[in-house]
Amino acid sequence: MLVPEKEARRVYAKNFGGNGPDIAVFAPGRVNLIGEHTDYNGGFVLPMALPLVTVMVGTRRDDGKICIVTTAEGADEPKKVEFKTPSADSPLTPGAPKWANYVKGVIQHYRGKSGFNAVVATSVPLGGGLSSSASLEVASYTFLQQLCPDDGDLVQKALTCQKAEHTFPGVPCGIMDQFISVMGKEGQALLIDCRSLEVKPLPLTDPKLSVLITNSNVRHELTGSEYPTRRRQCEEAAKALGKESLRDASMEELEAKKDSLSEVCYRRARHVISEIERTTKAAEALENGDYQLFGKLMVESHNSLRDDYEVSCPELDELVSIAVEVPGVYGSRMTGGGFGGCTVTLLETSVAERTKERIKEKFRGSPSFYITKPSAGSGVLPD
Ligand code: GAF
Repeated sequence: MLVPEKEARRVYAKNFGGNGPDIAVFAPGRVNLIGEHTDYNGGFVLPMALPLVTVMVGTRRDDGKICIVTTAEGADEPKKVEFKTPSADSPLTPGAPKWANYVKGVIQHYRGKSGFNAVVATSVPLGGGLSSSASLEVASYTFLQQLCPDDGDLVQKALTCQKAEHTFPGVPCGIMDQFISVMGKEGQALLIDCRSLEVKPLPLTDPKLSVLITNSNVRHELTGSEYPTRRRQCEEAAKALGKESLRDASMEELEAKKDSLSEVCYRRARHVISEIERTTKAAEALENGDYQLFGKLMVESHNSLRDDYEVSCPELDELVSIAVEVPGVYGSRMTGGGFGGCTVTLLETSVAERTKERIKEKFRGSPSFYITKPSAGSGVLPD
């Protein structure tokens, strides 16, 4: 049994006693290998679902009430919330505690309605850039699917969870995190076209290749002002270039119209346009087994996020610099929204431990590590 499942069942028994839980579901966090801040520009991303998951266990209740407990470390107080099942006359609205907004948003936007008791537990580090938010939304949706079955449309599931994040926590995120948490496949990274939502699975099963995630344990607050600001700057740049989104713009067009953009918007657009190109190239490199090229593109991605998009921070820059010096490391970059959180490093399996040791020796913070494999998307836990 998964660690968070055990924890969720223990806390369920403590809070709700009796029989149950009857429902036990999970949804994974993700790491993005390349394609950062491209999703809300209609571009490509290349994430994989992680074996780090959010679990939700619970049981229906028939008195029209919903009671949810979280065991997540770092979630704000109170850890237990109770409210009425929403109806057309009394919809749910966002409020304190913050963690419950991710669940409430999904409940509000999900078609079927029912009362329930539930406990949430997670192994996805909160605020670590590995999509703890999306995994909570997708776990909530998967839970509701068990209570009040829907038609099982997976794209709709991801889109509803994204809508929940826009309207409850109020983060104008792209679709990547919810999409991979729903669609993730064991042994595969997914190249996702965030405009058409077409997916190309890319096998990542070579035992000689490993993905190392290093958590800087510096927290980033995505609900802060920087993420929406970047989104606005991209929209402004696309407008100045006469495009619907930056996905439609080329580097040549950007250079030709450089004078019609502010210096900041020009650099934001340069990151996005070049990152979309890097992501498709990286996908090709992975298919061809060209890990050297993949790694080189990862480092270029990091530098572009640091210099043009300005979403990195000294700790992430330091982690990348230390990792890429180790022989056998192909490449490394920050992953996720930025301003802290994690780096992702592609390396030869044989040097994974050495790389961890080197980071522990040289990094000035207290990092934690995950050597990880592409894992399954959300689902029901076996009995
Ligand atoms: C966050 C967002 F939620 C994603 O949609 C994406 O934009 C990412 O930052 C940056 O690539 O995780």
